[in-house]
Order: sequence, then structure tokens, then C-alpha cells
Amino acid sequence: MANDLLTRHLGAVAGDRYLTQAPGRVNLIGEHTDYNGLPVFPMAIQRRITIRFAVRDDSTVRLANVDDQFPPCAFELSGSIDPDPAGAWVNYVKAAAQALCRRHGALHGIDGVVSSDLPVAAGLSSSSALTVATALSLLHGSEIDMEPLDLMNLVAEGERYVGTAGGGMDQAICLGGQADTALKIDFDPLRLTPTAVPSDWRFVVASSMVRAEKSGAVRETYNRRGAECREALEVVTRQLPEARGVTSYAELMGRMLLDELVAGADGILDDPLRRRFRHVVTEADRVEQARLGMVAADLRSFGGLMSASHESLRDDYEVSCDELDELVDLAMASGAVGARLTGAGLGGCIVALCLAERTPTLVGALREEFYGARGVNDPENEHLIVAEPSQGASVTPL
Ligand code: NG1
Repeated sequence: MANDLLTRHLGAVAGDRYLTQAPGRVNLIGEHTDYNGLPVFPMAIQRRITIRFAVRDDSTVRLANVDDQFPPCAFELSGSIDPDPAGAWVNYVKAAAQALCRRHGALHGIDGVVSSDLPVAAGLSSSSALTVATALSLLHGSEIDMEPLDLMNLVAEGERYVGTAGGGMDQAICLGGQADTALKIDFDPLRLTPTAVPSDWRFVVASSMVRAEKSGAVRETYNRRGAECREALEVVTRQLPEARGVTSYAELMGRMLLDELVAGADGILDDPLRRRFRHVVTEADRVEQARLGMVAADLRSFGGLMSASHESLRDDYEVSCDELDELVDLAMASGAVGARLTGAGLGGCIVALCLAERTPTLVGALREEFYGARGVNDPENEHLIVAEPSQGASVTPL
């Protein structure tokens, strides 16, 4: 199918063909922290988006998609590209294109065919994978090299074109992922700390089958949470004597012990800001503890932190839903040592940690009790994935 479309779509274009691949990711811990300038701990996974493309002499981008729910698109490269209506897949392509044109001026267009085995709107970052894949293809087409950290920042900033005030986690892990490795990512300035995933740990990703579509209500909640966090920080730094003059969450956490910070903020903030603030600072603390737990191959400690993260996201940040909670409970009752929603929440996936030898039991229980109960008999393709820590995005000749 991809090959037929490739022949049809690229048939008229002369020159060499290339393949760009960009992985999805699962965030192990550190949720709703990145846009607050606080760390995250994701890994790139084996599922990915690919673009097979040829370079054009002019500045037109023409892309077709193997999946016909995504119609073909064509537009001209420039530093000011009109978006399609919210939710259109081409907006992620345009986001990358506009950001690169603003930085580098005129670029060569491409003709390409997009395919993917990444579930869409599942919290596995298919959108950023598409943005990154486009960016790498266009850079390759114009023979431009960028420093990886610079590109991660540029693409993260660029993806705000779609209307979501996102942080920089997804673009950084998509570009920086390494096989067998998770990355702790810090922001302002961007820093990546690779951490080997113990070989007998397995992260099982299970979709709630509730679409976490960031073009709709989820985007509104996502952006509102960001505004709530900024407001909470502003109140705390104005009213808490020890926090005077602080301008960021990272600085605040560097200055005060976690317990003092939470207790101090509790006395100042009203709900829901009090709970939003508590989630953000306790979650950031869990990220560093989790990294140390992984370095020490302490499965129980890592799992406990994942479960604490889920409770905080459910109760304080209010971004879980019944299906995600059910999946977490089922995973914990079936051999997982920790489980949590992953990604923005309000649908999408959970990630559960177990020992390799427990994977068949865990996967079997989720298959039967969650998916089987909903009439889905073959969830492994789309909904139930044993994640493999994988290499980041790249371009190779076809
Ligand atoms: P997903 O799960 O892909 O919607 C979003 C943001 C991340 C991060 C998480 C929550 C984008 C592109 N992605 O991820 O930056 O904030 O939510 O931790 O906005």
C-alpha cells in the first residue's frame, strides 16, 4: 500500500528518495511538569511515523498519507503559513515547516508519503513524531545541519502553532531517544540525562480507547492547567516570604525543601490551585527519585513512584478518567509493581511496570478483562504494547 502510493505520489518527482522515521514515546514519570520548566523521564518506543520523500526544486510541500482518514495536503513553504482548521493533521507538518522557514529562510519543498504504526491521540505523541519527521525531512532536503538541542527547542516552540501551549518533552525524546535507554529531560536550559533501562524491566502501555484529541476539549483543559500553574506560582512567590523574588518552579524547588514548600503553599492557595501546585512540585521530586531508582535497578521504588504519580494526577491534577483508573487497578492486580496514566491524560494510555517474567500474565489480564469485556479481541496491534526503549528520529537514503 505504502509502495503503491509512493509510486503514484512520487512518480513525477526526479531524484533520490529518503526515509525519515520518528518514534512515539511513553513518558515513564513527570507528567504536566515540562511546561512548568520541571523535569520529565520518557523513553522513545518502537512504534513510529515514517515519511518516504523526494526533494523538490521549488518550495511546495505535498504529502499523502497511507491512512485515508488523513487527506493529502499541499502548501507553500514560508515563514507565515495559514493553518488548516483545528485538528487537521497537516497542521503538525505546517508547524515544523513554518518554524524552520523562520529560522533558515527559503527551503526546498518535498513530495512524500506518510505512514505510521503509532496509535493516534493515545498519549504516545504521534503528533510530535509527525512534527519532528517533517522537520528532519525538510532540513535534509535543504542540506541544513542543526545542533540536536537547538532543533529540539525549535520544534517544541514551533509546534505551539497548533494552539497547544505544550512543553518540550515530546520533541526532545523523539529526537534524542536511545536504544535500551530512558532520558531524564530538564528544561531551561534543555539537558538530557540518559539512563539505562534494566534489562528485566518491562513497560506495558495500554490504551483506554478514549481518544485524547488535543484539538478539542483536552486542549482546553491542558491550556487551563498551564494557566492555573502559572497563577499558583505567582501567588506563592508573592505571598510566601521564603519564595520572594523567585521567577520559576525550578528556582523555587532549588530554594525550599519539598515538605516546607507544600506546607507553605497549602496555607496560601485556595483550591484548585493548591492541588495543582502540589501535583507539580511533588511530581518533579518523584522524577529525580525515579531516575535514581532506575540507576539502582530498584523496581519496587520505581513502581511505587509511578503509582503515587497516578494518584496525584487523578486527585490533584484531575486529568484521569474512569477507564484509565480501571486500567491502573487491573494492572496492579495482575503483576504490575506500578502503573499510571501517561501523557496529557483525559483518555489515552496507561504505562505499567513489571518484571519481564510477569509480562504474559499482565498482558493476558488486560487483554481479557479490559479489552475482551469491550469486545476488542486483538488489542495487541493498536491498544496494548510492550514498549521497547528505542532510538530517536533519523533520515536515511531509500
Ligand atoms: P501528549 O500526551 O502527547 O498530549 C502533552 C504535551 C507534553 C506534556 C504532556 C503532559 C504536547 C505536544 N505534548 O503530551 O509536552 O506536557 O502532555 O505531561 O503538547
